[in-house]
Amino acid sequence: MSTSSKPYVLSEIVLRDDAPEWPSHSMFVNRTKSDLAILGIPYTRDPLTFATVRGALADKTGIKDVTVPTLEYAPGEYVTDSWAIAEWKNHGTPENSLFPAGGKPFARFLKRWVDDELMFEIRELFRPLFYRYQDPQSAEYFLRVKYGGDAALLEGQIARLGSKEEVAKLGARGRAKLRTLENYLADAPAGGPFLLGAKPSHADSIVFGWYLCSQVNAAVVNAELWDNDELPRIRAWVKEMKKATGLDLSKQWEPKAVPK
Ligand SMILES: N[C@@H](CCC(=O)N[C@@H](CS)C(=O)NCC(=O)O)C(=O)O
Repeated sequence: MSTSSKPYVLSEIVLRDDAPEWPSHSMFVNRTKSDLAILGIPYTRDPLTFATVRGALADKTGIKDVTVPTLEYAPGEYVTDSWAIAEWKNHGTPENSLFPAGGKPFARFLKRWVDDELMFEIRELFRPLFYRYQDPQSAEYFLRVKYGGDAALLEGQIARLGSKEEVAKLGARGRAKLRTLENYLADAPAGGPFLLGAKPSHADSIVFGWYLCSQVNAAVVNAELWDNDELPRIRAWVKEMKKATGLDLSKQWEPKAVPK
C-alpha cells in the first residue's frame, strides 16, 4: 500500500479526448489495472491520448520515450512500463506478490508468447474498431503509426468485421492459438483456477489485459474466443479473473456511446 498520503495516479490512454470517462483500450494499461486490483491498491486516473502521452506526459515525467501505463506513486515520482510496475509493486508488497515463488520465469515467457504470438492471431477481431471510435487526432496517429498509413488495409479489416463468414474465420484462427493456453490450464499449478495456482498473479494480468481491451468488440470476441464451448477452461478463467479484479469492460464501448 502507498506510504504517501496521495493516491497513486495512473496515466492511461483513452480513445477520445472528448470522452475521458471512457476506459483505456490499452492492453498494457489494463494489465496494470488488473495488477492494482489484485493487490487492492486504489488509484486515480489520468486519461491521455496518443498526442498527450508524447507531449504532456513526456514533459511531466521527464521520460522522453514514456509510454502508458505510467504510475505516479509519490508526487513527481514515476514508474513506467507494465512489467516494471508489476516488479516494482512486488518489491513494495512482498506479502501480496504478483510473482509467486518460481513464477517469474513463466510470466516472462508468457509475456513473450502473448505479445509476440497470441496477439497476431486475435487482434484483428477488435483492434480495427479502435480506429472507428477515436477522435480525429488519435485516429490519424493510429493509422500512421500502427498501420503504416495504409488506410486500405485498415478499412479492409474494418469491413471484414462486418462479414459473418470472415469473422468466423478470424475466430477459428484465434481459438487455434488460444488452445495452447486452454491446454496449459488443464495442468495449471495446484489445479488453478489461475495460471499460477489458487491466487491471481501478474501472469494472469498479462492475458487479461488483452481480454479487457478486446471488449471494444465484446459480442464478437466473447462468442468467438473468451466464452466459446471449444475453450471451457479459458471461459472459466475469464470468470475468475472478473471476480478477482472487479474489471469487466464488456458494456463500455457500445456503438451508441460514440460521440457525434
Ligand atoms: N512495454 C510497454 C508498452 C506500453 C505501450 O506501448 N503503450 C502504448 C499504448 S498501448 C503507448 O503508450 N503508446 C504511446 C506512443 O506510442 O506514443 C508496457 O508493457 O507498458
